[in-house]
Amino acid sequence: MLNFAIDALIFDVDGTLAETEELHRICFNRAFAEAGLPWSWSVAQYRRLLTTTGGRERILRWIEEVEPERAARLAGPEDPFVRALHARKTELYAEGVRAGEVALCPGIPELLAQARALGIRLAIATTTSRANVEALLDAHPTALPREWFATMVCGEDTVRKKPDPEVYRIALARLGVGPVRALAVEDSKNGVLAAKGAGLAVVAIPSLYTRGDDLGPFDLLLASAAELIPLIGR
Ligand code: XBP
Ligand code: MG
Repeated sequence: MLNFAIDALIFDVDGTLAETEELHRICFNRAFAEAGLPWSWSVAQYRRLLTTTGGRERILRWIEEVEPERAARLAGPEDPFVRALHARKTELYAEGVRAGEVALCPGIPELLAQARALGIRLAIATTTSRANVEALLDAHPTALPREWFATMVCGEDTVRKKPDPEVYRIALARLGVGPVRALAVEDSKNGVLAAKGAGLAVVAIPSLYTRGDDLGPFDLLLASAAELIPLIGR
């Protein structure tokens, strides 16, 4: 049991609700290839690039690294060139998710069902695009019924992405819950920093892409969401 009763559980999406990052990587690479660009991110490169949250921001960082002259001509992550690449990547990704190419993280269906049974409210706080979250919920209607989530705060809803706490502050405000009555679940250091910045306690559960990373100032480290189930009783 936690040493406080919780009214809400706030979940990150990528790497926390589902193992999404490999499909994200593949779809970035497909979008680059379709655009005739000679870029293809390896698993090791993508692991490094993941420290930049947000797909457009990640693309821009890459261009700054490999083609600084092109980057100097771009108007930041919202430049039309970056936006077009990212829009195509989002289309490809949503198609893949709807085709069942993304698995939920172990223990997530059981944890969500138990939280619901206990009357704990559920929310999403993610830097990923809303279309990606919608696709994930559509692909898993039994484990992730849309109506179970009191609010979903996505990349489009914030000015600053994680590690900035904005996404968690918005989620708490929409829930009408104070940070001491809620718990965040995250898989990455940027996510842990964002939740801690909003005053939340954070459970860190490493994902395939963050296993072995320094996950920052978490309160509790678990191996899977299943391990959280006996701790949320009230
Ligand atoms: C996830 C991200 C996202 C996804 C890609 O971080 O950083 O950018 O990798 O999604 P977190 P978009 O799990 O901490 O929310 O391409 O839609 O940005
Ligand atoms: Mg994550």
